[in-house]
Amino acid sequence: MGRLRKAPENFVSADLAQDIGKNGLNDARRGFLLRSFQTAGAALATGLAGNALAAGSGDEMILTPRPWSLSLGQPVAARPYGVPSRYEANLQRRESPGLTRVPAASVAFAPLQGLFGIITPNGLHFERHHQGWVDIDPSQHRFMINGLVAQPKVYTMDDLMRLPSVSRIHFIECGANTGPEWGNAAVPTVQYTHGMLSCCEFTGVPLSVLLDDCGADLKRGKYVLAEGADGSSMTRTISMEAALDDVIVAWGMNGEMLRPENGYPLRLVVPGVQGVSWVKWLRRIEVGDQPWNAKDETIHYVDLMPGGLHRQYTSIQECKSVITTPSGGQVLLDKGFCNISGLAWSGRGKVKQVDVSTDGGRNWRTARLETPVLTKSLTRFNIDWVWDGSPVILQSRAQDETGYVQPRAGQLRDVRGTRSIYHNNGIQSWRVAESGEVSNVHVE
Ligand SMILES: Nc1nc2c(c(=O)[nH]1)N[C@H]1C(S)=C(S)[C@@H](COP(=O)(O)O)O[C@H]1N2
Ligand SMILES: [Mo]
Repeated sequence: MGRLRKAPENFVSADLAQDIGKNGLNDARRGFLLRSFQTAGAALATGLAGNALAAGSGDEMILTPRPWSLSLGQPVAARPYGVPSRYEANLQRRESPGLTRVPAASVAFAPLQGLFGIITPNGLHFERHHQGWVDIDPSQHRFMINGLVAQPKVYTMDDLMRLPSVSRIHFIECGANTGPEWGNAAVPTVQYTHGMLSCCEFTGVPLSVLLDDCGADLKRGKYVLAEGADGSSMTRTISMEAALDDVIVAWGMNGEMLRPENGYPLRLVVPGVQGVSWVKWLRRIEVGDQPWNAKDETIHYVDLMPGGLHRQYTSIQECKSVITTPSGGQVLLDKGFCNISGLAWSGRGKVKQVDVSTDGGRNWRTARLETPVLTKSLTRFNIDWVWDGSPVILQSRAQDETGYVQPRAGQLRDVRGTRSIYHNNGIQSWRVAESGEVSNVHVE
């Protein structure tokens, strides 16, 4: 497992905490961090530790002119395509060694602990490939619609990109996200517990426009099959209802073309539905009158239920949430004020409410939802908290606009049994120890 990234604001990773201790920067750094919260308002003052004002006036960092204030900067052309600061080099997608048998079938998790707001930067979007990613020349790519249509058609990228497009913000979550956590706390950080999750603004043509263009037979055509151009033979059945509702044949991601890892030049966006149906390198849509029972709908992506039967075609990602700060692997620098922040989402619509517990689920307070609160999108929540220095268990519990409430791990297991992998949307628990260290714990 890779090193943890420096956490934002008043958190530091374990290794950075050591560095600070060794270099004797401890007090100045703490003073700075705590002082920066005073601007947040008088209400927070109660939470500030007594040493908040101590460091300060003698701080060399602010009194001495720094080299970057006394030299010429870089010319613009130094970086025709921008990259993050070299001081952010720890913020990376990371693989979990041993999770897949061959490197081509792989997962790289998004570093949720280091992201702000709801949008995932393109270079940090999680990746899941069944047969590696492919680098397609868009001039060589074709997209076909066939099956129960009046006129089967083959489109070039140019054909598609002149059609009326839409841009919408949606989350994508792999059905296996949080899968290792069914029975116990399996992995250390939120990157690995929840990082098969991302949220972007996707741009493309609504699938309904293309089905109309080909004269899809909507009387007999009840399903569509989406097929990818990579070597994994990825095919997924999608209901005609969803296809006509909000499914997008997309080329854009956060204002630029999709990245090759995420399906360049074309992918299906199926809002609210598990990631596997968001077929990448999309080459074909077939209209049919029954589900196809493809390999990824029969052998894989089925839920083993307590009675021994498999549940098939469970595609909607139910309402779920997780605290990203503070989260596993981070360290609280000091007691006092601390903003708890996290993400909530629902495949059925908008998030209505998020409650946060700091005592392992006995008492709950309602968090602030940051705008925008969009349908089938990540929603950011925040809540003020004053840590008194004692061990606590932090949890978040989301509710969506249908009234569905995110279940406790035990509630989920009562219905789904112990042998499932997919669709674990149970409440996540983080334990804060007296030392300030945060770890992943399982609470029924
Ligand atoms: N053609 C194709 N599409 C695919 C896959 C794939 O391997 N091949 N993986 C699927 C799975 S399981 C998920 S979770 C998402 C991941 O999308 P991302 O890599 O852009 O995060 O793509 C889906 N679409
Ligand atoms: Mo997936």
